[in-house]
Amino acid sequence: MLYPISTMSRTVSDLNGIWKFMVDQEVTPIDPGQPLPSDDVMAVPASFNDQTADAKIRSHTGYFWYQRRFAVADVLKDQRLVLRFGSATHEAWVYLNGQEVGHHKGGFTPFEIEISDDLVDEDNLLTVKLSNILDYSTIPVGNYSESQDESGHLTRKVDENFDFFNYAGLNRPIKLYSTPKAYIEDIVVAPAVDLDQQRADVHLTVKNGGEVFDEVNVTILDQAGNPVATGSGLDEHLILNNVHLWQPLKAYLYTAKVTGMIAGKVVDVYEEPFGVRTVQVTNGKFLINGRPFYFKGFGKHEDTYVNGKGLNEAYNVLDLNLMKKMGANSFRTSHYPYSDEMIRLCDREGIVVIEETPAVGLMVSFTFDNSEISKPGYQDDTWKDLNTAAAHRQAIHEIMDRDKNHACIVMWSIANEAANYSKGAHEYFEPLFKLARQLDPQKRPLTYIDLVWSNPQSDKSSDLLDVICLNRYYGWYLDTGDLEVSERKTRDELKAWQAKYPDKPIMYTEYGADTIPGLHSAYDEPWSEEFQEDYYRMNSKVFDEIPNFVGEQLWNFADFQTKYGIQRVQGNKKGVFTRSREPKSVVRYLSKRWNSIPNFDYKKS
Ligand code: BDP
Repeated sequence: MLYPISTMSRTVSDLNGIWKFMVDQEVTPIDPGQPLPSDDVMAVPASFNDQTADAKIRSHTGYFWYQRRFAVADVLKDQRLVLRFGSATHEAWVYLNGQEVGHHKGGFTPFEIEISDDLVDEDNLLTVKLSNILDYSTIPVGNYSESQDESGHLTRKVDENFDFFNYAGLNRPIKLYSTPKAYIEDIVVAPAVDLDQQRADVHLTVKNGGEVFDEVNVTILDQAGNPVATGSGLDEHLILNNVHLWQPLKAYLYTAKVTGMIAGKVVDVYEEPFGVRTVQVTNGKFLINGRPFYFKGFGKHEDTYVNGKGLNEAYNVLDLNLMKKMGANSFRTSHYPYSDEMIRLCDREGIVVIEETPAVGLMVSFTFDNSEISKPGYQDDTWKDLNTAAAHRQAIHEIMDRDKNHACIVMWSIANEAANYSKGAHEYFEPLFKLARQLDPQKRPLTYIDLVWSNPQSDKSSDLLDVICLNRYYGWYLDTGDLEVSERKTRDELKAWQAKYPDKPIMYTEYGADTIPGLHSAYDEPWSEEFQEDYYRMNSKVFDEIPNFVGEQLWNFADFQTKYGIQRVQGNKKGVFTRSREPKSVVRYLSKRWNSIPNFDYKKS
């Protein structure tokens, strides 16, 4: 799916701004063709939850409505007009002038609706019904229940099976864009690079939608806008000599300019930026452009004050600047694909990204008693009770469709902390890995992220992974405060993984300790700033001893909002920055360490 841009043949209008808003009490039916019976408003893009001063609206679970009016300029009336939702969390029904024109489920990927035939001349009424319900058939996974009071009023509840606030609404931009009736529907860019010859064979596939072009021309422009290769046809191989590689923190972006022609006239033009780089996993190393790369960075969230999970581009820019200043080079889009805008920004800034599907919470019998788990044949209820496979497949299709061309994405994470230790995991994951491998035109490595109970003995499906990615909390959730025991356990486990898979690289995708900024302790107590630093120092020491250990992405970049819980103080406090991005003292230690670790060739052996 192409990102909406304006070119000489295309326009983009922004439908962001203030929309009418209403929570649905499910008492009287709502007519989507009429003005919503409500005086509430919400800003778009943003989650609705933290824009209200009403606690009931903030925690509303079920259905809610957004509405606005728009007009389309006469000059566009003969064009193909498409409504594009950057996301609608988690399920949306879209009505134009009272008619349902589209439906989409899955709160973290875009969808489009062609509306050319549904518009009226002057004043169009766009109404969107949304749901923030999550259950055992959705990703993320929610524990869903309903109850009724004496008057018959229905209350819906989602107990999140994951550790972030269930922010919902029109979280990402809503755009109306135009194309001609013969249009470029999609472009796939798959560069094959000969690193020795500094040469790339760029395989470009163009999909023509609507009326048929009789000619398609492709030009590759370098970063200064000069043409460096040209060709014609829907399936082309273009050669780049003296290729400029896209490198971590030294991005170089080419542009594929595609022109569709009919009878010698230019009809549609689209420009797709892309980087040229290689990614490969071999001999326990993660190679980018043929050299062993070391990941330094974070697990993150899309989470800011007021906007919730809504797009906040200023925070995106600030976050990447803070990362670069710390010597970091990468992050994981935990626990869902981030906005198009963030991924495009990472392409441009040279930030390396592991992109994750929204498959979080695929574990319905979590327990801190793991005595049974390592026994062969252990089975809990997860793979019997969950019904997420269809949503999971759809999410893989959608992230590949949206993000296949991005150089910044070097690996896909198929899930975060699923019950991989439980019988049935392999049967569940094998087809999903197969699907992802088939769909990715750049054949990036695949992984999932392992919970502590998924160890070298218990993990039922780690053979599917190209890279072993571990979330570990020795010293925090386990052996709290005891960094000596934790150091031993960290070392023992990493060595065991390395012994089991000598050819697979291993990295940490989470490790961290909740820390209250300004809390100090002469005894390095948990929650203090001193403990957070000691905790990271201990982990760093062990990481440096393990040859196949290729990266450290800590948890979390910044404090973030979660559901209520006795372990959460207005959210999760494992950030090394506060939610407003002030550094905790550990940032000084991490900056020193990361600025002294090169992006490449860190592990000599
Ligand atoms: C991990 C989860 C992450 C949590 C983190 C924590 O992957 O979403 O926020 O633990 O507890 O299990 O801080």
